[in-house]
Amino acid sequence: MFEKIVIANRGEIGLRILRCCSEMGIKTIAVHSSADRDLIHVRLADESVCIGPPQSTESYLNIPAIISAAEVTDAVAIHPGYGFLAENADFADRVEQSGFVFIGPRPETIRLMGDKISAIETMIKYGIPTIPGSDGPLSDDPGKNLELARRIGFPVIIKAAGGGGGRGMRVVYSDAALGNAIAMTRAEAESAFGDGTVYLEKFLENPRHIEFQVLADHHGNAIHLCERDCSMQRRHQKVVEEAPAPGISDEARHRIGELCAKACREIGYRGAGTFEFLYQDGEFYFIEMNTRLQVEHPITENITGVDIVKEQIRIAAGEPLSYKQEDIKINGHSIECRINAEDPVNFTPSPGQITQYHAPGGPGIRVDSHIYNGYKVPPYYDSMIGKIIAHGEDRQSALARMRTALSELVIEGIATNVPLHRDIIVDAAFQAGGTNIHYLEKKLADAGG
Ligand code: MV4
Repeated sequence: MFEKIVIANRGEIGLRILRCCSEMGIKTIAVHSSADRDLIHVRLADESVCIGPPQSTESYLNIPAIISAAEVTDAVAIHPGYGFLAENADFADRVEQSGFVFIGPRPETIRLMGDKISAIETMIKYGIPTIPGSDGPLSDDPGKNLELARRIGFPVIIKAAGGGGGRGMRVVYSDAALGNAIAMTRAEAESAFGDGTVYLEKFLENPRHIEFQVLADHHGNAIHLCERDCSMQRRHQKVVEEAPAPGISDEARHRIGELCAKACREIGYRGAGTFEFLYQDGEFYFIEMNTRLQVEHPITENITGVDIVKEQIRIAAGEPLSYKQEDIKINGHSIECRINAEDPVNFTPSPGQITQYHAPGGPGIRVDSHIYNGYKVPPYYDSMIGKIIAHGEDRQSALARMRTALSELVIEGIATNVPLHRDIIVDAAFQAGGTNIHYLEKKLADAGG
């Protein structure tokens, strides 16, 4: 096993990785910006290295500074967490070229999935259902594109190959709007990602967002850890996630999960990964693959008993998966609320000092957060300051535990979205289960937002 790992991240995930390393007897190096000296995981790490000023581009995205920190501390491996450099294939390449282990998939795999067109082509090859569409780049021939859009049937959506997570997309409802939409998406993609390649899909009007967690090792083993429903979102930011997804049959779960695991074996995937699907009218459609640990991984840990971060580290060290598919059984239901330092009405960030903090607890409650009494939320980074995760023997029990946990939670001195979570958890449609990706934005609009 690795002797020492660099934690190339901050906040709650920095602490999550540190706790895992500590359990595994692995020494830790926290690399951090000058704004993050007071983070818990920086204090708890065996060593810490300040890698630059507050701005992420100068610190958490500063590849040479992170690699230098690994060199001077004699680290063996680097865990990128999520966000920042986690899906940067060039970073993974440079980590390995410098003689360290990147805790994540091979750089080629990150590149393959980073290009949404090559990701879709790969999934088609291995029998994973995708959305009817161009199945490749759109041409420069307006006549051909129009013929394709008519065959697929309006509305269609134009997406950038280099996009993902909601960036670089345009919905088209008619013949007349197609040419301009393609040109606009191409131009935006060219300037945002340096690649004007675009593709077309049938636009699904009211899908749910359901994603499958996978783990794969260096020995050809791959398993799935069931699915999560991440439909409760606003502006492409997930707000509440749950596992398993309400109303999905065991048959569909195992059919799609098996297809994902099989695709991992075929492409020689390594590490943790997520297959994102849209789900509408009983059908799953692949949209993207994430090659990183995700924010919402704890709900999967709750229902499967698998420590996903521990498996990531074991896999990167060349060890075989600790579980076979038949070892994975769903135990109850889990729900996660992402706590953000933001105004609950207009959603503007709310950095500043936490003057009072009381965390919830009790059976089935997990709190993944780096905040403490007196902690100053810096203005430079993502506004997420933690996650409340509630596990119960069934969905009703998880909901009741989350409602109770949210009533106990006290965060003062800054604004947070806790009031929004208290609303969502008692919302009749959410309680019924199976709300789609537009539900929260409609609810907020109806409330007068
Ligand atoms: C779509 C779609 C409808 N039809 N593709 C948005 C983010 C990116 N991951 C894919 N996205 C979508 N792709 C087709 N063919 C609707 C969305 C979408 C969405 C997807 C998942 C979660 C939230 C979303 C919010 C708006 C739109």
